[in-house]
Amino acid sequence: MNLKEKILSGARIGFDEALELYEMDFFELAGLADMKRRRMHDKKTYFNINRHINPTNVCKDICKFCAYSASRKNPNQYTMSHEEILDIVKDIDSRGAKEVHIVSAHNPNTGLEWYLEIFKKIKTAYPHIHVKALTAAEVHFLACEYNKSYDEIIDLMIQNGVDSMPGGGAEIFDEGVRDYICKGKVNSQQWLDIHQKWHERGMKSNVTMLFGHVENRAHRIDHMMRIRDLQDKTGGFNCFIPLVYQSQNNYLNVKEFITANEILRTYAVARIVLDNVPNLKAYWVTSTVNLALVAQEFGANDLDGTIEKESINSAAGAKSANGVELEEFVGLIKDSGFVPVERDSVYNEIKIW
Ligand code: V47
Repeated sequence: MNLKEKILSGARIGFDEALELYEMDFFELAGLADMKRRRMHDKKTYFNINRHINPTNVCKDICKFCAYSASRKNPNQYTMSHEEILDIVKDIDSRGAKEVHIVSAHNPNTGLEWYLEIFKKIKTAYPHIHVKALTAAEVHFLACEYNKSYDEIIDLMIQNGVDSMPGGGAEIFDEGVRDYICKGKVNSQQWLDIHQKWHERGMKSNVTMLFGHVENRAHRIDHMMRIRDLQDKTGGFNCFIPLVYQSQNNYLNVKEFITANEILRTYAVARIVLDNVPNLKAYWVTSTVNLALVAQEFGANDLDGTIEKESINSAAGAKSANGVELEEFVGLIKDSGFVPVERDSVYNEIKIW
């Protein structure tokens, strides 16, 4: 059986085969990823009506790729009050949003309660809104800063109303690349351990991969393999999200931007390698909306959501600061030949548009 036949048969592929896939004819690779996508989701493309809130940009860590953190080039430090955050949630609730996605920098000045009370206050006032919050990098930071175990922080998250964990902070698991781009923050095994503990409590999370900087294809495949191994154990990942590196306003000196061809190949390889992760998100914020639409033919079945406001990736050059209008978003998915399906945060279908 050759590689193509093996994939068509539904068999799992290994590391070297995944590397070989990258060399395959572009459209043949797209066809295989599309076949995988159709078997799982047919022509449905998921999105949700959500709002990202980034409550503080003051950060103890120093990641070379980050343009958001106020400890680096960004001179405009901010920390939002809980009242400001609740005002945002009130507004989006009145306009039909179902999820808040809350990710902060690692601010050592606020105290643990400041983080936890954000979730508690939202959940108390808006119990129907899904709170997706705290990356494993934040969990690690809070555990270290306040002398708690990961288990203790995770239990506090659940007690205070966090419904699911976002996939941020995974970056690239290869230890050499990770040390170069974000030394000092949560390491790869710790990131995976935190998600394992979260899953073991019956909770769901996502997982990202930051690519298009100094890593190579083998590093990406290694990253996917580590995700696949954990998913075999827990089944807790809902979605894999490759994040295309944005190059502005940071300290990672990348001269050449990754090509659209390589981005699309990476989506396709991910769809084939990650046979146990149900959803593959083309996060339009980092890929551009246009490429995210094409990615639907390279295995992606999720385009995230309307977002409304986004600060982390837009600080590094992404055109996402003000989100995208719902009607436009839905129209673009339809015009590209797919079926827009509004979902909730854990992939229950809400409405076929
Ligand atoms: O962890 C930071 C990344 C992430 C840059 O779980 C950058 O549903 C590109 O994790 N270029 C935060 N990326 C965003 C994130 C996310 C986004 C959407 C959905 C979900 C989800 C999670 O943004 C960080 C980091 O990996 N990031 N700087 C940059 N220059």
